[in-house]
Formats: sequence, C-alpha cells, structure tokens
Amino acid sequence: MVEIDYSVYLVTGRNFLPPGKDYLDSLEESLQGGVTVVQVREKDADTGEFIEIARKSKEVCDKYNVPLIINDRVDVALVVGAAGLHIGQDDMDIAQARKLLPPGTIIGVSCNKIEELEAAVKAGADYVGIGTVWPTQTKDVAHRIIGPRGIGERLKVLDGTGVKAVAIGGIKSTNLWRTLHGGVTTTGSALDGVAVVSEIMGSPEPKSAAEKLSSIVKAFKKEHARVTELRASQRLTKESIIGQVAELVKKIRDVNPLVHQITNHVVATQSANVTLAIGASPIMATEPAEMEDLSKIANALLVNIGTMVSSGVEGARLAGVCANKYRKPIVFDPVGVGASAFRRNNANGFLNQWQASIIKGNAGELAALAGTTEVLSKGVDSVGSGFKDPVSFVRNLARKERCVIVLTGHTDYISDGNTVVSLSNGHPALGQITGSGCILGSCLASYCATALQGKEVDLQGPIVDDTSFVAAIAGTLVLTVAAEIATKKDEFKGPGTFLSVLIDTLSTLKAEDIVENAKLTIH
Ligand code: 3NM
Ligand code: MG
Repeated sequence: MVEIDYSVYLVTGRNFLPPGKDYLDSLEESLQGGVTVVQVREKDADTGEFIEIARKSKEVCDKYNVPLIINDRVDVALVVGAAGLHIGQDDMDIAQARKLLPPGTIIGVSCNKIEELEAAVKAGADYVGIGTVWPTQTKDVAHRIIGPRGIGERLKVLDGTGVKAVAIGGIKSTNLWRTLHGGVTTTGSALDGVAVVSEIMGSPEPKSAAEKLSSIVKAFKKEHARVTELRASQRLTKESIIGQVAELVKKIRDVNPLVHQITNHVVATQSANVTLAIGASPIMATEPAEMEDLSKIANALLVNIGTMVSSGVEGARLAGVCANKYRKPIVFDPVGVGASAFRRNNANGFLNQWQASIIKGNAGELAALAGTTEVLSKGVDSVGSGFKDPVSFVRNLARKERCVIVLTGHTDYISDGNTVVSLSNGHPALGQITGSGCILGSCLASYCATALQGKEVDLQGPIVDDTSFVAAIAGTLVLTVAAEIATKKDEFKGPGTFLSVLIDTLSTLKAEDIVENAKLTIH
C-alpha cells in the first residue's frame, strides 16, 4: 500500500477552472505548489471521458510522485491503475469496492455524521473526508455544515484506529489555521490534512494557492508537535505562574495596550474605566465598517454579548474574523448564553467563525455553552453551587474549545486544557454590583494584549498564543485582589462606593500586592 501524505489534498473538477485555464496546466502547477494527493472528481463526464481525464491526470501526478485517487468509480480506478478510490455515503460500499480493487488500494469515504465515521472505521476505510466544514458554493452541502468546532468530536472516533483524516468544505488559506487548530480532538489528535476544490482549481495561480496551503499545514503540524511536547514536559509551579503574573502587572503600564471592546451598555463606562485604571487603553466600537482598521491597531478584542441586538451581531462577527486575521487575541464573554435561543445562536455562530483565546463565564453560562444541564442559570446569573468537578469541567471545555477557559465564581477556575489553576481571591462586594464579570473580561483582554507585546507574531501562524493562560490568571487575580484591598479601605461603605474604590485601587495596584495576596492552587 502506498503511504499517502494527506497534507494538501486536491479534489479536481474542471468546471471550477477560471476562464481560459487549461485543466492539465492547472493540475501540474498545483503539484509544483505542493499538492500531496489528487482526487479526480468528474460528476458530469461520460465513462470514456472520465477514463481519459483520469489517465492524463495520472501521467502528470506520476511525474511528481503524487498518488491519484478516483472519485466514486471503481471501473475508472481499475482501468487507470489508481492508488485509491474515494466514495460517498450513497456510492458502492467499502466491502464491495475492496472485492473489486487490487489489494493495497486506498479507500476513502466522505463522512458527515459520527455514525458514518464509526461505520467507515468498521468497514476498513483507509481515510475519511470530514465535512462540510465551512459554507461552500462547490457542492450542495449546506445541510451538512459542521463548522470547525464540529471536526474534533468526529476525528475522535478515529483515535487508535490508524485511519487518516482530511477536512473538506470551504477551506481557504484564510481559514486554514483556524480549521486545523479547531479540528484537534480533546485527546490531542489533529487532522492529517485538508481537501480543497475551489481554493486551488478556481485559482488563476494554482501553484501559489497550493504553496500557501502547504506552508500553513506544515507550520501547523510543527506547532502542534511543539505544543504537545511542551505540555507533556511542562510542570508549572505556583511561584513561576505568580512571577509571570507580576511581570504582566508591571509591563501593562509601560506598553499601555489598546483594547477593542464590544460590550454591553450596562457596563461600557465602568469597563472602559477599569481598563484605564489597570494601565491599558479602551476603544469601544461596534460599527462593522471600522472593524478591519481597528483590528490592525488594537492589541486585543473583547466580545461580550450582554445586551447585543441583531444589528450588533455583524460587527462582533467581523471584529472576531479580523482579530484572527491579524492574530489579535479574542476574549469572549457569552453573557447569559443559557437565557435565550438568540444568545445561544450568536455564541455558537461566533465560536464557529473565529477562534477565541479565552472564553470566560460563570457556571451557568459555561454549562450552557458546553451543552450540559448540570448547572442552570437565571438570566445572566448562575443558579446553585456550580459543578461537582469544576477542575475536570474547565480542562475538558478548554480542550473542546481549543482555548483558555475562565470559570468565575466564589473560586475561579482557569485552564488551558492542560494545567488547571483555581484562585480563591475576591470579595462578596463583587457580587453586589452589576457587571463585575464584564469588567473581568476587560482585564483578561488587557493582559492578553500585554503578554503579546514585544513578541514576534506570525500572521500565518498560531491564533491562540501560549501566553493567554498566564494572562487569564493575571486578569482574574488583579480584579479579585483589588476587590479585597478596596473593601478594607475607609472609603468603602457598600455597593455604591465599591466601584469607585475598586477603580482607585486598581489604578495603584502593584505587582507586590498580587505576590502577597494571591491564593492560587495548581490542580
Ligand atoms: N465534498 P471547496 S464539500 C467535494 O462535505 C466536496 O463531503 C464535501 O469544495 C463534503 O473546497 C465538497 O471548493 C466541496 O469548498 C469542497
Ligand atoms: Mg471569585
């Protein structure tokens, strides 16, 4: 059996060529650009024509030592001596195809539902195509869209089976890192590659289109291996974490990062004031037309859905897409996400479009986001005492959402999917004013921005930076330690004075205050 490199899997289709582009030229250029496997897909050709195209395609692929796979037609695969056959759910089944094809022929199957993956594994598929990831014009598959967050749970079915996987549907160089990052399972397995039609076939320059995809897949695989290795060996200590937090608390006043905040009208003013007090600069903007410009200059983005209305959804969507594009960290605060279908749909829509670096919420919100009923909410508030096992909950949700999770409550839990820390700082006064969770979002975004200052950022590289974890701890500690100090001051008389004393305290808070007061446990 041929060893196939699935990294950049081209699916052909002559009807997607740009006007005037010759099919075989396009194919050859794409191979020069780094396509690693080719599937000839001819939905309208008669048998003779299909064989002719497949034969010519194989000649070109042979020149580059790239295996050729035939879509759907066993007879065509046999006649041209293809390395493999790709079948859909409505085609001949794997067992039937195996009987007809020479031993060692690769067989791949398109899968959309978990059951289809399970069946493909059982039937002995060599690889699966998981889709449809993004909306696409190429095939009528709108009903199959799983989003980048739908890849992981499907890919997990393949753990331990040796079956390979590519993702397919609407994949472009612009969403490729997002797709690969989002497509990692909670067990840490990643896709073997991605399959595309239009991104290469539809391009007047298929070589450069293939090169872009190829370099991103290579960079992602390298980064994924680095992170996996780091996590296996990393043993964070309380001292090292608090030391890094202290550095951030000093650094923020020197670098004064610009933090773009799309938040709710209940807390906008206090969020902007808290941002200033800790040493960052807020810009509160919601207009879609300025999102691209703002994401170039802002150092982080906060999206809070607290009072979002329909007309605000597009601005927040676009802000996140641009933040990913310019590699600016996003903090997402799904306020009251359990309260209505509108909030749920918006939160899921955003998370399927862009990759957050941190998601923060109370137990009710994160339970709703994770789809569990273990903790319920009343409006924007959480009901009851929280999760039975918050440590596992945040670790698993971080693995699932591929970012840092901050679970707020009497004790706050923070995880990057590997380490979990809990913080037991804070004061009941935080619960007696509105929006203390929302101002935490501003703090998280401000420290994410700070952590990245001075670090070289690759616009074709990681979307979630390692520094988000410590930044999340920093933001949470700063607010909760400041609350403890503020409530000891004479000026503090109750909820009315609390906010102003808190802002005063934040504005003078020192790294030493954090080092002295932090109550942090590593789990
Ligand atoms: N199969 P593009 S989506 C051929 O979901 C195909 O199984 C799909 O084309 C599936 O890269 C698709 O142009 C079309 O979006 C992919
Ligand atoms: Mg707390």
